[in-house]
Amino acid sequence: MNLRGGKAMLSNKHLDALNKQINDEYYSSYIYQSMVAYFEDKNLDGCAHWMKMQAEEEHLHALKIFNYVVERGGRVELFAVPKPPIEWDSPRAAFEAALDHEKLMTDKISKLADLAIEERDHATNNLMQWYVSEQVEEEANVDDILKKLDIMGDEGTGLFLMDRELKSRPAPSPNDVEG
Ligand code: OFO
Repeated sequence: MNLRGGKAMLSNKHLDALNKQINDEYYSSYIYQSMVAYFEDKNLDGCAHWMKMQAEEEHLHALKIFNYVVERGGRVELFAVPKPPIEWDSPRAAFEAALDHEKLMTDKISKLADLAIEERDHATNNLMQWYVSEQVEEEANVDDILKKLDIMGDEGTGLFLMDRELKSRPAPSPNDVEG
């Protein structure tokens, strides 16, 4: 662990991993923004709105780690964001891809929490525990949509009703990711 002026700094390994996670959160935002375009193209305004709110929330997730790295005296390094997919086989397939993506992100967060524990970095572990809880919510939200599509049907009236319901998702507030 590096020390500067008595302040415990992030290890290089930890700094690299957190910078990578900032990039992954921006990629999450990007993939959901791509789903916004997909749903807009299908005139599914509610689904597009839900994905737009999700993309904004991911942007806040990236910023939360960004701010934390700065607070710990680390140097944030931004990387190129990979091109996301632009097409899915169906609206349901897009939500399934969202769930798969969230499972992947949960795995990445778990690995970051493991690293924090391994390095006995309690502050970073504390931050990661926030993300661990957040990931439970993220997966549950998409899973809930898929289960409702199972019940109502994922085309025709079922999809129409789901689209109407998803219009009401509120905008994420920076306060939601504070603390
Ligand atoms: Fe950042 O939680 Fe989704 O990816």
